[in-house]
Amino acid sequence: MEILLVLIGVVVFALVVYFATKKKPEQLPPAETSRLREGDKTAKRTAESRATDQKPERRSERPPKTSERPPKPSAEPTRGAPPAEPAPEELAPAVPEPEAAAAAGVAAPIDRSAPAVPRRLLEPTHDARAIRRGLTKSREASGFFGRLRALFKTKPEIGAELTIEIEDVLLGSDVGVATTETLLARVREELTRGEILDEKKVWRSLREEAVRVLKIDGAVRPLECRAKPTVILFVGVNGSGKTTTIGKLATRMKASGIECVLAAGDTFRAAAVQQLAVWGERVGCEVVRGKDGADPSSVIFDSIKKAEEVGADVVLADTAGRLHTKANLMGEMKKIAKTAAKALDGAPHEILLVIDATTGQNALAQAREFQEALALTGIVLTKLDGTAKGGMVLGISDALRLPVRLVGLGERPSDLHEFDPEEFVEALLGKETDSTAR
Ligand SMILES: Nc1nc2c(ncn2[C@@H]2O[C@H](COP(=O)(O)OP(=O)(O)OP(=O)(O)O)[C@@H](O)[C@H]2O)c(=O)[nH]1
Ligand SMILES: [Mg+2]
Repeated sequence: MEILLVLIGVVVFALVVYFATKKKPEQLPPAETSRLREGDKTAKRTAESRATDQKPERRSERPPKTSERPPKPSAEPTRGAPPAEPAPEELAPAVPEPEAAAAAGVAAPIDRSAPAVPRRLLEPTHDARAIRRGLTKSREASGFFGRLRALFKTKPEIGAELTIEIEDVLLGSDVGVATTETLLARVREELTRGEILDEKKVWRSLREEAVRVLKIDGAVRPLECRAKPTVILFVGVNGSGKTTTIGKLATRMKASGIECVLAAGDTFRAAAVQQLAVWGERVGCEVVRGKDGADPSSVIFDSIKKAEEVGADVVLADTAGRLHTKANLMGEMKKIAKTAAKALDGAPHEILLVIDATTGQNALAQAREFQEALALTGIVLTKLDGTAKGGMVLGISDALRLPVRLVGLGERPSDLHEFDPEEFVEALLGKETDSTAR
């Protein structure tokens, strides 16, 4: 009995000790409880963030559905916000080739590297007939070529008198005094040496000298994509054809798979921005514009950055042709060129002066102002289809010592031609009986 009582006592003691030492969670000190709760939250956040981090991986790992539309080829317009596709480095494994990417059904990575081999922006058409057609006014009886041809009919004798008549025609076609002298020097020399010249020899001499004059420093470089993006600035007085030339060039480039961004740097007139926007819409390329009256330099800066972001090959930058004063305009142009250089080393890669061929001698004075302010790299001569004075190409290029790079022979994109001195002189001064005749 005593033993039983002792056992009961031991059990009761053990139970008392057990319940006295067992602590419920809510009995923990408040600080410890809150620490535990924080720990729970952190653990939850870590788990959530892990799940989020895994999302892009899952996206890139997702096998392409065959019903999905293929990614847009690089020739497709890159409009609006930058593409939402994951950055190339997020794609594992990397997709090196656009073709491979297209085959795999994933977006091609943006190629931001400069082309290893410079690419021509305008494929040469070598369409001598089209160029000659564009020069119809200059080839008519009352035009530059027509009048020269008539001279040989009315004065079949080749002598000093004929050279004076030729001189008159050249001067009357805005070839300019110095260039006219250059063109005629060889004929005159041959005459004084007593060499008998026939009509054919005179024509050949004129054509060869014209080509020599047009090949400033020996060669005319084509417009090329050397850097990525290649930045081309178009400057010139109002109405000379800057915006239209940009639109034509963009159309042609797009057709050959060259992506461009148009910079609406003429913030002076709202209509100018709109005009470029219409071209952008038509061509299917990005147009970067500022707010009304925005600083044109900032528009050019943003355009270069946008081109870098989307991997465009070329930036075609439009500028104003008129500001409150001439000094203002030139100052603005200088600032634009400087800002382009800040946005991208080496930019602008080309500064093209756009000249309206129908403005004659006035064009020269205007051109000189731009030349003093900027490091021009060439001339775009527009509206040659609208003048009978096609010879002015020779005068303006020679006087400015600047190569003509593009010529506009009409309003359509196909009327814009890369300038080739031989081809052009043949179209301007070639006889109908030549192989290039209409
Ligand atoms: N016939 C012909 N017309 C042209 C050619 N190039 C441009 N034009 C026309 O010339 C006019 C003026 O062209 P724009 O491109 O607006 O000239 P711009 O230099 O941008 O003028 P601003 O914006 O005022 O500085 C337009 O009606 C064009 O269609 C060309 O080669 N031939
Ligand atoms: Mg314009």
